[in-house]
Amino acid sequence: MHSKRGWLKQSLGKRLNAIHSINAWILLLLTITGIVLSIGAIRGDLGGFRVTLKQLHIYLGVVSILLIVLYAPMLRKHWHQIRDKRSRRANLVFVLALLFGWSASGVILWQFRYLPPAWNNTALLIHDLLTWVGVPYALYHAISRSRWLKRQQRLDQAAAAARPPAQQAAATPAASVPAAAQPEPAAATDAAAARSAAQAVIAALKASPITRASFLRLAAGLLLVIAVGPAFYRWVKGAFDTGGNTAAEIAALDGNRMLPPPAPLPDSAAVIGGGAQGNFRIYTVTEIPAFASDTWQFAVSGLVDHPSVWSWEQFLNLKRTVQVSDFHCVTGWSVYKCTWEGIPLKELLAAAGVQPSAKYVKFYSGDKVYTDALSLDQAEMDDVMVAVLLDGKPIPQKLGGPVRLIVPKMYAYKSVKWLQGIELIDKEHIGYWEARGYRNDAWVWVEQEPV
Ligand SMILES: Nc1nc2c(c(=O)[nH]1)N[C@H]1C(S)=C(S)[C@@H](COP(=O)(O)O)O[C@H]1N2
Ligand SMILES: [Mo]
Repeated sequence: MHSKRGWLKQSLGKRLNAIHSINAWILLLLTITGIVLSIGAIRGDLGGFRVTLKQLHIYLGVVSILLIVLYAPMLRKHWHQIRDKRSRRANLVFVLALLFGWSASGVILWQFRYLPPAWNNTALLIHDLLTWVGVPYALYHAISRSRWLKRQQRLDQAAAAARPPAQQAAATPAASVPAAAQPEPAAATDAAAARSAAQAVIAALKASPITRASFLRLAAGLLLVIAVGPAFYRWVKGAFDTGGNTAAEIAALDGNRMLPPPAPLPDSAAVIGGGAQGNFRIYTVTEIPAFASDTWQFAVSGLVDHPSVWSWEQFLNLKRTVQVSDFHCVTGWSVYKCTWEGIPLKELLAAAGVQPSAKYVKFYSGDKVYTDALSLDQAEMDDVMVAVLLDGKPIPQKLGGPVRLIVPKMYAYKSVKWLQGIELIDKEHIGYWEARGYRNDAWVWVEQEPV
């Protein structure tokens, strides 16, 4: 056990070393947990473990913040100690900026419930950007300062020392040239020897000065850029492209065969919202299901007077309306000003004739796994919609088409994709993510009326 005094008695160097190595391990664990959390395609495989993993990521983040706090009092001395080492100072500034940015954006994402979505969006962008830059940097830092590379460096130095003097000039040209180029007064008498010695120096100067260690460092850097570069480029393009044409890109690869396509209402065709701003991250807990109009069905059942089943063609005859609303995921991203066209849920419920014993509305996805539920009051909010079109086009397969639920005032885990069944029930149903640790209360932050 180290007491506080024990810690302070340690030399600055020892304390810095301890903080440095703990920090390295914490960063590694944060990277692994963070990357696993961010992969949309394995959300289903992770299940409830996802929530545990997120909690772990947050705890690790808190430890990392504590390390910064522990380091803060040593900053001045440390800075002074490395005054002659520009690259180490640059590294320190960069690493502190990274840690600070990660921490601040991480705390915002952690406390998302008490903050407006725009804050979370910005925090997520910063968190992701720093990860794209910081993790490859940390990897490079770890490789270029590894014992393995230091050993290569020692080998280089040993090899240089063993070489004849003219070749040594190649290893450290600046330092050795003047000495080697000056002919010994005694040797100057032998013109041929002087000539060949001089030529050797010139030849050595022509040789590449790259040592094995610096070559390996360069190679590691290049490999990292090649490995991470293209994915980073795609991410940057996606993150900063707010033209809203990604839904169109997604639609181009659509696996659904729903015919005839739904004809958009005028407001929808005109895209009165101006086009969705931002990008959807495609989430699913199953394989992405595909649907065809000849087998697709939609049902409203349970505690209702008039249970119904519709074929695609019949479903398209239901009266639709158009609304513009924002879409917020609990993980921090949003898509603003989506122009949705569909059937208001309350109209479907009214037509079905909800019986007095019904208290909740349960939603079934055609993926046969995902479900969620709303209380009857929540389900009857004006903007809860069984949506068929987005920005005047059929909802693409990957975004939950042909038909998905939209609950704009709640986080999007309530917005069941590939919706095919609605059931009126009398007991509360715990939805897919709620059963795995998400809160049943999914209200998005709203600005409070001033009192
Ligand atoms: N069937 C189904 N619906 C779902 C999900 C899912 O995994 N499966 N994910 C939910 C979550 S957490 C979000 S944020 C949104 C994501 O919608 P998108 O994939 O169209 O961006 O869908 C919600 N509805
Ligand atoms: Mo979500």
